Amino acid sequence: MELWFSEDFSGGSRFGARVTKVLASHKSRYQQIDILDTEAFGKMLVIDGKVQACELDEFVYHEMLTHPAVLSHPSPKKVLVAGGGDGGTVRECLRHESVETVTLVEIDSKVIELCQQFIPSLSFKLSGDSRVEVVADDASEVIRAATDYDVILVDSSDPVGPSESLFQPQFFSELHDALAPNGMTCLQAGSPFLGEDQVVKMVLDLKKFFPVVHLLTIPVPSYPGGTWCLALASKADWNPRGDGGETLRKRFSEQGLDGTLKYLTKEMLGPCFEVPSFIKQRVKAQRQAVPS
Ligand code: AG3
Repeated sequence: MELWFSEDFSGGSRFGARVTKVLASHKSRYQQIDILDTEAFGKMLVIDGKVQACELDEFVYHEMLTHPAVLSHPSPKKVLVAGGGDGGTVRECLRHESVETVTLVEIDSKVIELCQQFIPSLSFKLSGDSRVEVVADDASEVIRAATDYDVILVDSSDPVGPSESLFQPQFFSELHDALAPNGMTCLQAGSPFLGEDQVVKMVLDLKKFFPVVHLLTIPVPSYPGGTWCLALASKADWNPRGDGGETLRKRFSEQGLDGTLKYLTKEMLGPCFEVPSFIKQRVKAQRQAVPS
């Protein structure tokens, strides 16, 4: 018998993967968590029916959520990861030699537990590294009380269920205040093809609080539409392309990243901030329609 996993997304679309084994299926206090072994995508974490990460392409998402933001900070020491209980983002943060502490705030400790048991390639850094602190709490509450993070990475699920508050303008304001003066943040921002309205709204809402907002567009074959957006926002006035990416490339080597990554190359630092025309047009049109 063939077993297929499928994820329905907006606009009448569906993603599918053939399942070779259901490794875990658990209803936690917050959500349904499934870990599947699939033929084409490897082991896959699914929450409430939505793909969060899989072995085939997780490195693209986790590297790009982490490195452009951390490299954009002149001296990143104190990092917070909101959500991201699978551990992929923490793993990437720890590659930076200057980073002294990484606090992972995950509301659902069952996600951490199951990923540690079944997908160690993502989660292996969550225990045994003295720089990592794991907090089981609501990330928006922790961020509301914080003031001095250098980098905050918002590695949330979609804006429904437990992550809904992480997409509200109120949260963006608190995120701004939780960062130290040169603070940088990067947030998962949705699908540019199937969820364009959400991406555009997020950019405009972030711009109400941050002087600089950049969109990154990345290939993630296991996410709806196969392409995903990340929003990078800076508290200080900072143009990562100002010197053609030279500063970022220099920091890349200083942080010890040479030869360590699977997706991001030094040469992509600069070009990775280019935004596809159709998204740029939409942001522009929307901004004119709703002057702030
Ligand atoms: N966070 C982003 C998941 C978005 C995927 N959405 C979907 N499949 N509908 C993933 C957490 C990985 N650390």
